[in-house]
Amino acid sequence: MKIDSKNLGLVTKKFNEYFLVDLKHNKNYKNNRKFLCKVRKSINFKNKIIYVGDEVVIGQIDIKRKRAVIENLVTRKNLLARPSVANISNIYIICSVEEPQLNLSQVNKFLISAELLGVGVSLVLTKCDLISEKRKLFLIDKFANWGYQATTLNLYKPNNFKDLLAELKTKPCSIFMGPSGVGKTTVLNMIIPGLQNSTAKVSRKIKRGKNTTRNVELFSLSSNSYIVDTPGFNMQKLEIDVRFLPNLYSEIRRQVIDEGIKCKFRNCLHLNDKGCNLNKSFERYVFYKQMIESSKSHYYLNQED
Ligand SMILES: Nc1nc2c(ncn2[C@@H]2O[C@H](COP(=O)(O)OP(=O)(O)OP(=O)(O)O)[C@@H](O)[C@H]2O)c(=O)[nH]1
Ligand SMILES: [Mg+2]
Ligand SMILES: [Zn+2]
Repeated sequence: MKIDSKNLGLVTKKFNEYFLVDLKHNKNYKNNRKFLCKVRKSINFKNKIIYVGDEVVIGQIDIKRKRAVIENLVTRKNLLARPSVANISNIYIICSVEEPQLNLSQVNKFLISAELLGVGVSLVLTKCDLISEKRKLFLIDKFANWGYQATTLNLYKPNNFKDLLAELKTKPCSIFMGPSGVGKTTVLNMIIPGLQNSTAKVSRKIKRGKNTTRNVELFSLSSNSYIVDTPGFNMQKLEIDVRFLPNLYSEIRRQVIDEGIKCKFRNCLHLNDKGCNLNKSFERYVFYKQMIESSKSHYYLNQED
């Protein structure tokens, strides 16, 4: 596909048959980069669906009316399944330490499903004003053992947010994912000047968020750095091919790849098989085993279909 980079844009929002597209690298439209677009009717894309995060070529640019037409779709690097967002470079799993309470099995499911995309995965713990310093350090230590250097945030300490923003600006397109009510939109409102997206108090009765954010939207942090807010949801059963699972756990990756441990069978799932040399004394091994078991039954069910 021949691409004219002058007219290369990024889909930042999608509604019905309309797309909001930011024109990339074009000095002529510096303060005027957002265009409302439809797909050109005669275009027959191989993959017809265009997602937020997709790079597109636009034409028929009408600067006055801020309208244009999508003429081509650039091959995407990756596509996140839920929510559907293309070309993600980094996933930030956001979880609150309280309100809603931290649920380790949920955090693990989010992390593992994020690892599946094969991009950088980070963990952010919000609402640290609701726990003691001791508990915070305990959690940081726990997640370090899981292989993640958790960022801790507290609405009353704006400096933490500055550091996070500086980090996000070094990444082309990050996404915030996590349960409802953990503070994803609050964090975005803190780091993007002028942005005042809706947030809502966590329900006292059910101690859950109220699913305040409804749409997937990409916000610009700089001319080459974007961040996506997503609606919160809880992870149900993960359906991952068991053969991929060992590689998604950093504790296993470290032993197999860095330390070069070898099991008798090349495709060892590191259960209790004879000939397995994995050191299983790490906290998430229980979650790993559960995930293998539930993925296995899913895998076999599919085989019988
Ligand atoms: N105490 C405390 N409350 C916070 C903090 N950060 C966010 N909140 C509160 O948490 C509530 C939910 O925040 P939202 O930003 O709406 O959460 P969300 O993750 O975007 O939720 P959905 O859009 O439903 O997925 C709001 O009332 C926030 O004020 C924090 O650091 N400390
Ligand atoms: Mg939100
Ligand atoms: Zn093994």
